[in-house]
Amino acid sequence: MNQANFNPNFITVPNGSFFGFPYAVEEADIVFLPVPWDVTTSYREGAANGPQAILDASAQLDLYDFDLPQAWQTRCGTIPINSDIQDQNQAMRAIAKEIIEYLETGGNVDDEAIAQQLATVNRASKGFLNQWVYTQGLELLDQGKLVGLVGGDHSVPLGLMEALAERHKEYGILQIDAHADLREAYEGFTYSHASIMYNAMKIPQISPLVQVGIRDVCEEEMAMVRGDRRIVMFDDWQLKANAYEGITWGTQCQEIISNLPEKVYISFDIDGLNPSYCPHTGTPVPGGLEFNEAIYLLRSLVKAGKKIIGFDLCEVAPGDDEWDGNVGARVLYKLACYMGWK
Ligand SMILES: [Mn+2]
Repeated sequence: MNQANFNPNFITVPNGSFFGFPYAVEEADIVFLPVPWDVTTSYREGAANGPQAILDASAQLDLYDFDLPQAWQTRCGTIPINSDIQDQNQAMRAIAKEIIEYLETGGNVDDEAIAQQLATVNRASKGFLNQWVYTQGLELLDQGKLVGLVGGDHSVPLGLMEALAERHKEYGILQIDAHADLREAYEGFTYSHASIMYNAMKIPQISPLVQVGIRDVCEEEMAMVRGDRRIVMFDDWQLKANAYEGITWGTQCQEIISNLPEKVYISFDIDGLNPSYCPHTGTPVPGGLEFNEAIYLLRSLVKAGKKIIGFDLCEVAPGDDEWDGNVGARVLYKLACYMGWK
């Protein structure tokens, strides 16, 4: 099937591609890279099933976009969900669970008893998962594609950030998230979902990191924010307080965007949204952005002339209905539309 006989008004026939788009990876401008991995999830697992949930729900979307009526013509391809990643995720998740259980009963990460298990998980995160994402990312970038990663927990995009750093001298990150994710390892996991931005800050090409919607953070992370001039945090409380005092969301978006350089990578943790939009995500926190606030921020970003060079959407976890996947699919479509905006 090709664009000539793809009719966006017809019912979507599931074909393994997000939104049922008819494009092969070779002919696509944007490529979705699903990463079904949630090894380091600390509270509630399920993000490894995020790509499939979003894929399933994405067939139900109507593709008309009020900003970009031609958006459905953007050529988006999909890398199939990789079963090696799923298998390795299951194996490593079992070990990670033992570690977390040990810690929850008063054990310490430095204890001899779990040192070997921790080393095994950390080795798999780095040598297997991060390396796979990096290689895939670099390969796609070298083919001139834009990459949208679909997680998975929030540990998974590090390899894509590294690949982008190989091809761009400098870029900023816009992170939408309830958490700062600035922990230097969490529960002994060097490549934890709670450490993604700590690890990202080791990539010298990335500056600044602009965080939006943060509302669950520890003192150590705040010290890092205060001590690193590359990090700019717009915490959820201050955003809401500003709104209560009459500062419009439009004005606040301009302020957020003014901190970013021309090239921007978006790291979208679904828990940055109010949990009513993602009730089954791993670590939900009350408060957060409305769906339309988040989309308006993305829209304002591209309207300000910034270029989205890549993105990830993480921490979508399905429940017993389609809602989390449905919202995830809509966020994914918007991210792709804005990345493809010419
Ligand atoms: Mn996160």
